[in-house]
Amino acid sequence: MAILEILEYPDPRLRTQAKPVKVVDDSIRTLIANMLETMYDAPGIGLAASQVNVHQRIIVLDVSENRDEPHAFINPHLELFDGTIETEEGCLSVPGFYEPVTRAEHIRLTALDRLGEPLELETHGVLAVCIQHECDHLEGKLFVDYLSSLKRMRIRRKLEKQQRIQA
Ligand code: GNR
Ligand code: NI
Repeated sequence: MAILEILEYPDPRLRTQAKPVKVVDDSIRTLIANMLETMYDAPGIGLAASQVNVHQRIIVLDVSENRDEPHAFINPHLELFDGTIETEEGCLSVPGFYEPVTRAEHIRLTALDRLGEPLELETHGVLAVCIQHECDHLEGKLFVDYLSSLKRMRIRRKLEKQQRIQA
């Protein structure tokens, strides 16, 4: 297993539209294992392949208290139901910033599992929010895109400054 490097905003590679996975094979299962290890290490409650510069439609999540309920979804498809929820969101690609975002409170997800078998999940609350956040990454979208341009600009400037210091 391996810990993968997480791209940080405003890296333009985070804007890449991810492509569907054609065959769920061992290379995909290895990538999922490495994404889960990277998510737990960070630590985060979700991770999209886009964040580790792999532009395929794969997300992993674990919103459990004990960090022992890993989920992996391949080629996820979302249906949003009526009703919204506002949550303070953060993102491993936007480290250190948390802002409220409004999303659907109730969703239905269809996807493939690690064996390439179709699955279906209807869920609410934190898991529903996290799944929407991860699916956005696959479209090249980040939670900062829901904020005012002033807030987004402030976050961008601070992260660019940090990244210059780190480089
Ligand atoms: O770790 C994460 N926490 C989080 C909190 C609120 C809403 C969404 C998230 S996802 C984030 C990890 C991440 O960046 N996934 O893409
Ligand atoms: Ni994120």
